[in-house]
Amino acid sequence: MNIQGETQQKLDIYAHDIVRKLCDHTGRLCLMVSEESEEVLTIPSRYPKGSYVLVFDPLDGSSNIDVNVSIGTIFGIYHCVDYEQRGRVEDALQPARDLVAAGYVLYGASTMLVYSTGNGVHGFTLNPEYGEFLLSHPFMRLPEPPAYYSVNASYYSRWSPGVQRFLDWLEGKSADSPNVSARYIGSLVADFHRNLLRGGIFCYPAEGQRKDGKLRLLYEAGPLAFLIEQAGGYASDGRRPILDIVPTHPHQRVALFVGNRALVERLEAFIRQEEGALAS
Ligand code: FDP
Repeated sequence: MNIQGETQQKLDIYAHDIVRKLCDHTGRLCLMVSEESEEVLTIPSRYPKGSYVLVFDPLDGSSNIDVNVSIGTIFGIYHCVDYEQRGRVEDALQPARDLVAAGYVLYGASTMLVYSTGNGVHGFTLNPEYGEFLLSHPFMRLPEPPAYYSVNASYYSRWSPGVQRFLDWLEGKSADSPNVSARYIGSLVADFHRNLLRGGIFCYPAEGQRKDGKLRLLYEAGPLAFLIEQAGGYASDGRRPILDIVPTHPHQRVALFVGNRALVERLEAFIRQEEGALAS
């Protein structure tokens, strides 16, 4: 089990160790935060310290490992807050709007690296013959109209009425419903990547039992929010931009709605409507 009480797979730990060992001695970083480690990872004193913070989910979508379905690695990079210090948790507790770079690696039918440094989103495909990632998708933009919506609809009864009404709307139950089809892999990077290429929205709402949703702000929602804005889209927790949320804890969870702006803003409108009705 990891600190979140979730089952850890061998490959989760293996991926965590690979990233940590590749990055701890480079002199670039002052701190790392990984989903698989409760404590933040400081740079050992025998190595030089740098000015960047790396936050990462070494292997996202672990429940898909044993069934050979696409999984991924998510990362974000910040400048440290105080270079004079050796690297403290405060250096990682920054809103995703302040990311210097973010991206993911998708282990699918091909292996892809997709990243942004704030100048568009760029996708590279691994060419195993050269052992190199080659630029295959420069300046990726979310297409319009969107093709898909992605959500684990088996949780419908646990959602708030506003989120339920939004799903009804996506499912075509209103006169102004969009023409979108359902696709849910249950592997965040893979669902996000497909929607980035085809247009759509990925939702992981808060639930009765999980008031802050399931996904992690710092190394899941934040980096993907940074990427989607760079691709012309938007990410929200239902009320405010994910990019503006200042984390108070490295492993904090957050509800996530990410994809084409019009779809995410429509969800926010459903939630506002619900909260307005409750208040009156
Ligand atoms: P997993 O539990 O398999 O690691 O980040 C966690 C995550 O996968 C995401 O990749 C995925 O989108 C989501 O959880 C799936 O959760 P549900 O099984 O509850 O739909």
